[in-house]
Amino acid sequence: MGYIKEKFKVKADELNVEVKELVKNYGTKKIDEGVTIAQVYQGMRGITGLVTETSLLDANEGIRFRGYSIPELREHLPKAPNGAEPLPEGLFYLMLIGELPTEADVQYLSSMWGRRSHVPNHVFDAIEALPITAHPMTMFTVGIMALQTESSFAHAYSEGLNKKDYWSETYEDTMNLIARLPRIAAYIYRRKYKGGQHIQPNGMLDWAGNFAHMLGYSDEGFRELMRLYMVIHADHEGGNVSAHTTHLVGSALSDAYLSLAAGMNGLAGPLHGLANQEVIKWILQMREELGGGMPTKEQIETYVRKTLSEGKVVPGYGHAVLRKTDPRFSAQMEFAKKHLPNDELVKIVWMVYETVPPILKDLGKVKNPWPNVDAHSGALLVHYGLVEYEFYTVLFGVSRALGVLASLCWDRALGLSLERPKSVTTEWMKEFVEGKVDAIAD
Ligand code: HAX
Repeated sequence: MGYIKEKFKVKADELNVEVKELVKNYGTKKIDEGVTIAQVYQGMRGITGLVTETSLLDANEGIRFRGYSIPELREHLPKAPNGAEPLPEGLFYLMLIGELPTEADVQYLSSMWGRRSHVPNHVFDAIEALPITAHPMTMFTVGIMALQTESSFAHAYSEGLNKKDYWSETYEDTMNLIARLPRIAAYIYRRKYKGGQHIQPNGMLDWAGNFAHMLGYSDEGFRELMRLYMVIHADHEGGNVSAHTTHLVGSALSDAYLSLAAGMNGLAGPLHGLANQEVIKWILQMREELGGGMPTKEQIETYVRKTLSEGKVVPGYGHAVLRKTDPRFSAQMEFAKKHLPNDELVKIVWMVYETVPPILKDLGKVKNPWPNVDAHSGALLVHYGLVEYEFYTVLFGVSRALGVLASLCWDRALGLSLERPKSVTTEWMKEFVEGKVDAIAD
């Protein structure tokens, strides 16, 4: 057993004891006043019903990973030689173990993922079986599903796996998946957009640096962007669609491959991860309709109102939990100010940031008029030449795997139960408000 795995086991044993005590002593204590009918119909907003150890989201402050904000992560996590952005290996260690990593921990993960990165040919064959016109996210989930043949958990379970060892096989699947996802993603990119000219991995590079290399980008600025991108998109506590879906499917003891593929299908929705492609598409269309070049603030305003009048959302704005500018947006803005302050598309993103919130506020119904993570990412990628925006959600997916798979290890280590909330019919709801049936018993 490697030392990170041993360390995880120690942490898991400790937390297991604490959780059992908590449930034994306070299991019947209510953590809120109950659930309203509006919450049942409106996406269960505000209902606390999940445990996710890796990160916690505050509506006003944004995400904290094991207590560390994004600016703190950028300061404290190890960096690549001569780099300024945090390495995703370090964030993964922090999410899994709950402690800041040393340089050696990060190097251990880099080389472990390098060693485990071989992708069997049948995965590429499965991707090749799809038409070239298929969306990259479809290719990505097909690739993950094809890789499921390699699941240690599924194999061990079929042989008769003891409950207390579920976490161990999930850990193996997690490490293998994270090691292989960049290769699958890069394969999709090079297949769809670069005539199938694939690039072999460079074992000397860190995980994100090597991903950038396999995509075909050797610019150090792009590598730095990938490191930052992979860190800030990794986790957003447990209730978002991709994290919740991965957890839900995993609760049936579906292995990490099945669970992650399910989560990725959720990420591929336009109200979630696909918003990153929608943002840049929306900006480019606006620019084209206006005849190219820099739009004025008034022109952007008119375009936003047109979007709304057509019954569409303004992509990249709003959030189910956040109520302020997303610190993940601010981190990208900072990166842009440092590396590409004169980029035209970036300047448009900043003008949109000045224009959209007051308009959304005036609608009176939008709970959060501020930008989310997706409002900025596309402009940065376009700057470095990655213009194929349908691929953007795959980048998000590779990063999101870090968080949801670290969480899945914890789900198995804590022996969390099959998820099965109660549902009712609207007929039941009507009878309830008329006093004909009682509230669901505790
Ligand atoms: N543009 C226009 N209308 C918006 C809006 C936006 N950006 N954000 C919210 N609204 C509307 C909602 O559609 C809803 O309208 P109806 O009552 O007519 O249905 C109303 O305002 C209330 O919605 P809300 O409570 O403020 O927001 P929700 O929690 O229901 O939804 C969403 C949150 C992120 C889905 C929403 O803000 C949205 O659609 N944003 C645009 C798409 C987007 O950027 N998604 C990415 C979110 C971050 C993420 O997951 N990244 O991966």
